[in-house]
Amino acid sequence: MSQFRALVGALRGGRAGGSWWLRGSVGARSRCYLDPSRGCSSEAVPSAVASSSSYVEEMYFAWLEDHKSVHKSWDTFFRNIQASSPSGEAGKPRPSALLQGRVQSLSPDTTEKVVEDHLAVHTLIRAYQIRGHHVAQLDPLGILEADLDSFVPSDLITSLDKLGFYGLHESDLDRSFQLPPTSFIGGGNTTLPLREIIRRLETSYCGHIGVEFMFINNVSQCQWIRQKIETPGIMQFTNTEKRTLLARLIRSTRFEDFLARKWSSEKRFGLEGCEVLIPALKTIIDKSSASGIDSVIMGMPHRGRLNVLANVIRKELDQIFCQFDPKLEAADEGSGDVKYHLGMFHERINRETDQNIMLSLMANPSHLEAVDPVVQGKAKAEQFYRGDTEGNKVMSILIHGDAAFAGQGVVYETFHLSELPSYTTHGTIHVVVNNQIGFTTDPRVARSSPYPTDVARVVNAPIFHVNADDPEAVMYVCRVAAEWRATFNKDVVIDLVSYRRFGHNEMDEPMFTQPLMYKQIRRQEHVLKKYSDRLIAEGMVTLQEFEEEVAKYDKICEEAYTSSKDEKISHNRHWLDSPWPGFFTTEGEPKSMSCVPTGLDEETLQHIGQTASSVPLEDFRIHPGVSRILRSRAELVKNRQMDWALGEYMAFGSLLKEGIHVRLSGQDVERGTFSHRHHVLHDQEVDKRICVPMNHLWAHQAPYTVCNSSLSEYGVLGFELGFAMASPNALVLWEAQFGDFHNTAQCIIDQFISSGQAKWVRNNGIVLLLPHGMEGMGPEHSSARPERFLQMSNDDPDHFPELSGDFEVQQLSDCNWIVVNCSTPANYCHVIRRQIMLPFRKPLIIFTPKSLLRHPDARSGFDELAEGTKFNRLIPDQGPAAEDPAQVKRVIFCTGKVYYELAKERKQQKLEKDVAIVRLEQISPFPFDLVRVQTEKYANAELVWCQEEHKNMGYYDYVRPRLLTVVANKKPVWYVGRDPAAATATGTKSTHLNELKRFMDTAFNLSAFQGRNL
Ligand SMILES: Cc1ncc(C[n+]2csc(CCOP(=O)(O)OP(=O)(O)O)c2C)c(N)n1
Ligand SMILES: [Mg+2]
Repeated sequence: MSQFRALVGALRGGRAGGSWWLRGSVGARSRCYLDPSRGCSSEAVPSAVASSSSYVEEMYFAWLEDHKSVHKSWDTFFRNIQASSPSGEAGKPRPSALLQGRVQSLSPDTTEKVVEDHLAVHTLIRAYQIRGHHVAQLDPLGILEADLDSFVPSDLITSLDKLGFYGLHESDLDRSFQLPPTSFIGGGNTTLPLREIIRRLETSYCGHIGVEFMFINNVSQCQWIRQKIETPGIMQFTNTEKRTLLARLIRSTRFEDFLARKWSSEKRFGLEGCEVLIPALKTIIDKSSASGIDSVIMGMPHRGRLNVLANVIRKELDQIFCQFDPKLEAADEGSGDVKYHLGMFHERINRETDQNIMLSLMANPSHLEAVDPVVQGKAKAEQFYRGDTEGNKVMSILIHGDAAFAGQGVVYETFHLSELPSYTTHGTIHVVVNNQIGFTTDPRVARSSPYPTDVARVVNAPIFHVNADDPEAVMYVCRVAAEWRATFNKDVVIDLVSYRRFGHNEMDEPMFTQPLMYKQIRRQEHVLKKYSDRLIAEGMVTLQEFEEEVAKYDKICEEAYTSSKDEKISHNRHWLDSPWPGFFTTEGEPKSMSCVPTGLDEETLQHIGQTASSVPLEDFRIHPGVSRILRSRAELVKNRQMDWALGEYMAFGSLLKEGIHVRLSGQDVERGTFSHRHHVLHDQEVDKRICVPMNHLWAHQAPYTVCNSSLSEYGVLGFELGFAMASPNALVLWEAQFGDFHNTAQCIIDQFISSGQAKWVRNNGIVLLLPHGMEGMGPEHSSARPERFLQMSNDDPDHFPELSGDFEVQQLSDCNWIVVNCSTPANYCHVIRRQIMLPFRKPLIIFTPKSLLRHPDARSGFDELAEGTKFNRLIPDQGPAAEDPAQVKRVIFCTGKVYYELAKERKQQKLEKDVAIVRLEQISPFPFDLVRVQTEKYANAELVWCQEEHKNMGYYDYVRPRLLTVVANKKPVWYVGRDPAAATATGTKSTHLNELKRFMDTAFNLSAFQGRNL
């Protein structure tokens, strides 16, 4: 207030408050009272210029000539002065006082009051805009506060005595006040009596809609929302809209009723208490379709999912009902999933807009919110492949539970992707089914934030809380949210404050834990009843029409129920959320069971090599260190050699040539954590000028996307998984900064990557690059935990497979994922190319090197990538041992970097004839066929598995039983490596080296296992 007092003092011509700044700018002002763009204040009376009496005089003269020639705030100011002048003078202009520069002679106390009161009213309006939602009537039960707090902000006028907070009195209620340009409550009026101002603010901000938006730091976005919320009478619905809403509410409600009647003791996670979700989603889709969206990708949890499938996506009802039949048999391979996890894809005509629209609901696991980034990735990919750079065609909707939205960190990670250039989907509409409970847990112990939606504030998303028992308020909010997304391409949240009529699922008793809430819920009238009564009372529909509509839908359900009994077999394929037309046969099978060789012609190798060693843009100044790297690459290319980075270049570059989009995402992937990649070059003199040589390879190549991600694993890996779902003709790779960090994305790995195809018959070719290796870097930064991936591999350890047809491809087709650890750049390139050449898609896990990136021995010649060559699942010994295998005493099987340590030690110990070293490059599925060739070749040798990881980690537990199966348990398999341990690696360098020495000694101590029994 002190600034305001200073201002008033200045207006009176005094020096109150010492407001030098008020006096400073006066001289520069010219005569322009209306046009803010010319530098005039567009604000109300309080302004720096207000201190100048000559300025006031000028304005006063102008106002006398034409009231409209001054800003409306001055207009009100002069009118108020006139109105409050002594009786008899009211209405008469009093220029003399102003002309003489004696503003104070106009009754200074009056002037001060007028200004202060205006400021107070403007502050009051702002208070409602900021805090009105705290007192909005959001809870349909009327027992809980949606913000978990019953406080009433002191600056909201909930009783007349609170006017005193602003220095106002009851007597001011009928005085008119100028409205600020930041309010729309006036409609066509620029002034309103205080009483009406408060009434309208309450209607806008404290009714069934509570909106949080004043934290948005963009004025035009705030203005947009104010206009949508404050404009009197803006929440209007036509008769047709009301009838449509009623019809949708009937479907939603009667669907749940039908399931409850038919399968009373089956879990279905009913929507009762928030039936309005269905009309809400349909309104969002209608409005989005009207603004040009033709593909909507949705993700949602258990609650109301069957209803969404039936009434939003429009899955055939009999297909849903037959899922309740315990005798239903699965037609497809795989384990399938419970009905409330399945996904769906459907193309249909939107009845409201007559436009085609594709709707997909992504399959998801129980893990709440895990599907969020996956949906975003899929939406981004669809936008990318369709050239929808603004998100005007494809959009995503995410539906959340209140407890999960607040509690699950992946929600936050997903929000943080929402505005990143390579991850944005240009606005997601979030809908929270806020039934004010999570399983048995009350919100007050489930979150520390007032609302479950506060997480959305980090991205400045507006949040509309709405009482779900007011269907029209919900529809209005959905309409505004869809318009917001279409206008600003930013996220928005709708919080459907509702209740859960029954227990968490249909078997649960909620009275155990929430007795009072559920007593109230039992008394709560159903929303359909309330709304239909209202429309009947308004004469919008008759009771008979309503009953007919209900009967019509019940009949549809009954008929579908009857036909569902004919369904004896369930096809998981019919629940596919991301079909790939043309990639498979019409039966959904791979078109072949073979894979073409993955080698490349010399010209391609040379061309890629040269591009990788150069800067394709003119006048582009790179860092001398990068120059050095490019020069050494050029040298390698000249010698027809490649290191790891070049091998990767060959893989990506050649696929781009073949029209395959390549996308590499992860933390610091553009340069590469180990500074070996440099796929994005930075001009050292022009800020943000970059060059991606990979995009300068060929005239008609596919695009290459390489993007540093946010510092997230769960969110980003989920996103890339979703991206890889959209098309089989893309290579999508996610690289962990260090392999071990993948464990913060474990849910994506376990629930989607490892088991996705088994559950949802959905192929996915995502590639995980996981830097791995024991190099003395400590317990973290060492192990990508191969044991975890191998433990989830589905090939049978105890069964030697039948070697028929193209065994390699057949085995890949049967497995759930492929796990490799390549020891050469050429093999790395081959396995990446094979990923795309296969007639199906499987996730590929690659343990990638760190020190090997620069190891002089870890290089490949161009010949290893020549035409006709292919990925080596196993690299046999190629030295003296291989020439005289009968003399070999020990064959060491290993994988990855330890090979180079073993080879060096063998050489030092001059045991090259005695010990053969065989590299497993593909660990899973286990190359039974190739391993058997080796064990037969070295028939007299001991079998050793050597790894640098601890015994309870790494590959040992996976490899050992399979090696034993290969030799039919006729020989032992000896272990060489680090002892079992709790941590993945020691934190002490010397211990690391001692351990290495110890197991190297054992590896080449040919009597180490003599006399030992297993
Ligand atoms: C990640 C995860 N943790 C725990 C659970 C077990 N769980 C299933 S539903 C549920 C409560 C969810 O509450 P809310 O998000 O409010 O959804 P509602 O069931 O109320 O619709 C819990 C804890 C789960 N499915 N996923
Ligand atoms: Mg809940």
